[in-house]
Amino acid sequence: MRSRLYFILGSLALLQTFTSGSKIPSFAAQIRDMRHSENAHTKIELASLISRNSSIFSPLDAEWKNETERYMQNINPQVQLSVRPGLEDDVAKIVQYANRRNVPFYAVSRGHALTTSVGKFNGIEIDLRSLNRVHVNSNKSTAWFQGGVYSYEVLNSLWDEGCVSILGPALGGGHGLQQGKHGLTSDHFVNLNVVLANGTAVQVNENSNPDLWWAMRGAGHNFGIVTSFESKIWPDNFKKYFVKIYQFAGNSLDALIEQVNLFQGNGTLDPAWLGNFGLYTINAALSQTEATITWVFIYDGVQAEAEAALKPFDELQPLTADEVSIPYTAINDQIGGAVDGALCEPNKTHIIGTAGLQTYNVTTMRAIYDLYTEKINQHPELGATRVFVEGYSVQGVRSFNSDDSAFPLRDDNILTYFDVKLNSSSDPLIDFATKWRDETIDLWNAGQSDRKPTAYVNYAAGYESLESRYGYDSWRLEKLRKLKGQYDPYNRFAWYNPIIPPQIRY
Ligand SMILES: Cc1cc2nc3c(=O)[nH]c(=O)nc-3n(C[C@H](O)[C@H](O)[C@H](O)COP(=O)(O)OP(=O)(O)OC[C@H]3O[C@@H](n4cnc5c(N)ncnc54)[C@H](O)[C@@H]3O)c2cc1C
Ligand SMILES: *[C@@H]1O[C@H](CO)[C@@H](O)[C@H](O)[C@H]1NC(C)=O
Ligand SMILES: *[C@@H]1O[C@H](CO)[C@@H](O)[C@H](O)[C@H]1NC(C)=O
Ligand SMILES: *[C@@H]1O[C@H](CO)[C@@H](O)[C@H](O)[C@H]1NC(C)=O
Ligand SMILES: *[C@@H]1O[C@H](CO)[C@@H](O)[C@H](O)[C@H]1NC(C)=O
Ligand SMILES: *[C@@H]1O[C@H](CO)[C@@H](O)[C@H](O)[C@H]1NC(C)=O
Ligand SMILES: *[C@@H]1O[C@H](CO)[C@@H](O)[C@H](O)[C@H]1NC(C)=O
Ligand SMILES: *[C@@H]1O[C@H](CO)[C@@H](O)[C@H](O)[C@H]1NC(C)=O
Ligand SMILES: CC(=O)N[C@H]1CO[C@H](CO)[C@@H](O)[C@@H]1O
Repeated sequence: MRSRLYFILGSLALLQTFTSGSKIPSFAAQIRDMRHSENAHTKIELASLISRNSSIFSPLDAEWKNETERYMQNINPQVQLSVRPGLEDDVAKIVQYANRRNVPFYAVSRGHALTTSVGKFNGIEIDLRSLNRVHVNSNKSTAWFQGGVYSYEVLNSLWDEGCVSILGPALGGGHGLQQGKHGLTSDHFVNLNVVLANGTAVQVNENSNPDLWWAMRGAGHNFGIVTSFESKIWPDNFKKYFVKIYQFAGNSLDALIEQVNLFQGNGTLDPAWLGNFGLYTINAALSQTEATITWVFIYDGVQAEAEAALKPFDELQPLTADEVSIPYTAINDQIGGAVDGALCEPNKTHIIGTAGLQTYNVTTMRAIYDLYTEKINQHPELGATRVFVEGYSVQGVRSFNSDDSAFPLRDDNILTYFDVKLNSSSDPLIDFATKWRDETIDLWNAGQSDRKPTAYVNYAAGYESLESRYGYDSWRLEKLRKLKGQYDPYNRFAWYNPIIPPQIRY
């Protein structure tokens, strides 16, 4: 019997039609023309080793540009060959082959890695996009997902608009709308099927390879390729969520930030609030010379209660205020439309930065706003620049013991993200944008003088200290380095915010 289900996985809504008790369907054979190209020999060798459902692309193939297109135009890994495994088993075979040939390999899911370290890669890319099957277990409390799953069956929410994968974020923690209730995306993992650096496939969970289980949840990109994973899921029952979106002018900013601090406390926001998100950017319809401040609130509960709690914001003289009541799967469009419709646009240059916070420093948020105005008046063409702050609820995140996984930032209540968007990686404004980025991040960090700077590993640009990305408690980096020596002695996973810099081996 076919039934329509609607589940929530971490930050994501999962909407799927499935046959009760069905298995992930097996693939039909499909071969591409692998015979013409400078890499013909490697292609033929590899093709003979992996399933006929796989594809191998080299620079001469018509699909090459599409195959290797990335979100960040200004981060350029040297991809010699891209292999799209058709079956999970192929991943181990590709890794073993690359190791025999002594060629570096690197997994790509949706290509949104933001960190410059990825640009040092030169070798064979393992493109996971065909591994996108989802299977809800019959008890409906967990589901299996293949390693490249994204919005194909899983509808993402919030600002990701469905363009990032699940595992890319989750291996570094994974922030999302459900974290106030259920914790980070990686907190929902039950099982991981992992291909290690030497091409051995292992199962990783609380009892099997427990130290790897610790490392994969927060520093996973440095330890293995996940070909599939089992995650907890929660029924959604088609309920409605309340979303309110305000726009304010700069003169409301100080009162607004004070009110947001009162609203969300210091990590105490009721998880019925899935989050509140702020953005400074130019909305030319409202002002071309100063940023408009957008603030979005999302509530899972009775609309009248949400409206009452937001009354203080109504009194701050917003330029606009709109509210809707919508299903989970529509939140994405609503926020995306309000916050930035073009967020997923591929192949742009982004100068980015991040800082983790606990509460907002009003002086800082004002200084960053004034800096925005100053910079935009010098270069009006940078109006797509975004100062973005994310106030998800955090109780679920804090309910997990920090020491139990490699994710080190359970004390950060607010994520920030700064992004100057440019059209070309040789844009003459790159230096200007980088200076603006540095000034903004410095302001955020100076505004919390009692805390050390932190950088959520998935928002990190790559220049931050390892401690700020992987934790200041010295045992964390010690443990990570020890596990690298054990599981990846040749440092083959050295491309994503590497714990050990590339080329260094044990
Ligand atoms: C538009 C946008 C929205 C975002 N929204 C969110 C958000 O809501 N929450 C959040 O926490 N972060 C978010 N981020 C940050 C996001 O976590 C990172 O950009 C992440 O690296 C994207 O993963 P990806 O799979 O798309 O990119 P990729 O570049 O394909 O992968 C990122 C890294 O993960 C590794 N990787 C991917 N899949 C696997 C796998 N199966 N096994 C092993 N390694 C793997 C890759 O090797 C690479 O190093 C967002 C970023 C953008 C640009
Ligand atoms: C590239 O991919 C996009 C979407 O995946 C598709 O619409 C487009 O036709 C592709 N272009 C080429 C040249 O293959
Ligand atoms: C990305 O943009 C650059 C410059 O605009 C262009 O030369 C390049 O072909 C684009 N790449 C893809 C994959 O579209
Ligand atoms: C649900 O089923 C899956 C697969 O059989 C199993 O791994 C998981 O532990 C089960 N969960 C519960 C709560 O029984
Ligand atoms: C927020 O709470 C933390 C403890 O979780 C505390 O150390 C910090 O001083 C508090 N900050 C403010 C501004 O109250
Ligand atoms: C990038 O291109 C768009 C569209 O042509 C343009 O509006 C924008 O100003 C350009 N950005 C920069 C920084 O030049
Ligand atoms: C807020 O930031 C200002 C400017 O950096 C700083 O002087 C002040 O101490 C900060 N306030 C708190 C509570 O940290
Ligand atoms: C691969 O590495 C793992 C972890 O170090 C090890 O247990 C396993 O024996 C290795 N496999 C082979 C074939 O060397
Ligand atoms: C990589 C690849 O070609 N994958 C295909 C494998 O087969 C299934 C089912 O026919 C296709 O949907 C995939 O695209």
